[in-house]
Amino acid sequence: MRNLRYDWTISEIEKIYNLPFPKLILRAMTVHRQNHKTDEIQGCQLLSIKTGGCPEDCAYCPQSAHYKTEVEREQLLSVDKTLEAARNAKESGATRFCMGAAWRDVPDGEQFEQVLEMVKGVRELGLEACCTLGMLREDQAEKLAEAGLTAYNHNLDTSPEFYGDIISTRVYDERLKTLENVRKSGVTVCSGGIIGMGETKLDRYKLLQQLSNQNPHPESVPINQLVKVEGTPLQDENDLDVFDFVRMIATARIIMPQSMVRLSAGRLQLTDEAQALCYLAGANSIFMGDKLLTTPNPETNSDAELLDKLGMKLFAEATA
Ligand code: SAM
Ligand code: DTB
Ligand code: SF4
Repeated sequence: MRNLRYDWTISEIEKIYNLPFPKLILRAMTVHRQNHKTDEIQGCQLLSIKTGGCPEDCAYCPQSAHYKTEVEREQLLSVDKTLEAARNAKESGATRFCMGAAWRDVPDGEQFEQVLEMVKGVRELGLEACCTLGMLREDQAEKLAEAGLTAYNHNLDTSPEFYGDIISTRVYDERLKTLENVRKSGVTVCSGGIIGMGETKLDRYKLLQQLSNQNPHPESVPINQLVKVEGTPLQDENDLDVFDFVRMIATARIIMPQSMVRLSAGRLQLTDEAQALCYLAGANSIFMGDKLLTTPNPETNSDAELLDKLGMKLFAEATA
């Protein structure tokens, strides 16, 4: 496709990330304007459909059974309750509904059937449906595709080299394999990462390289700032410099021009001005509602106020 590249090198990515700030923003805005409506962002709403007790040991995650956090384990939510949340999300202006489960991989049988029902129901409401359920086989991805799933979220999170410092219960290649299974099924790919976990800048460039060297690029690239949760190994991590967050978003926008770049977790730590900078840098989506999966997120009212002040608005309709 025109202008799309899948061979970005580390040194090119490094140069872009470290451009003088005005040049970086100008370049990101230019690419953004060529490929997207710059005054509209997509509102997505998350729902944790199965919370806590996860066998994986992701060092950032409050839902891992390896750490003692305030998250209480819950069974898989009913289809009715899930669709009620989806209807509410639609009322508040979301056009994409994302269902997350604290699973290592997707279980076969009744629970999977229940998730398929949720996907069908969300699509019937006219919303884009996204799931993030852990590792997925090809046949499971196909079933989700048949149910109408729009996107599957599976983050690479960081560089292959730093991955083992954050997670010991799975390897990077398993992540890549699931992304391949999703791609083959025709469901679009949502994959991004987290910054602020103690990674180096080189780890960030390497994550961006992994994402941008996929052909096609992930249609959706969430950039999360670590939410430091008490009880997790990363609870006392140093604060992320806000300009690094903006630089990460701008670089993602420049090297993956047509992807949705999502300003994801960590918005509560950002001022209005910092969020506005993220939009200038090419972010075109946020999570709405006062909760992400288990941690707090800005209130819908304060998001609406900020968008209004900036003369921006939410997407009126789902795009898929
Ligand atoms: N268990 C599935 C998995 O790991 O793919 C799906 C749910 S998991 C909670 C989804 C994503 O949330 C993770 O890949 C990670 O990027 C993000 N996440 C989890 N905890 C976070 C935190 N404390 N701060 C920022 N992002 C976080
Ligand atoms: C993504 O990249 N971020 C979202 C969504 N994809 C699933 C999840 C953020 C979770 C933040 C921690 C929590 O609320 O539990
Ligand atoms: Fe489990 Fe996902 Fe949390 Fe890792 S990020 S512990 S796989 S819920």
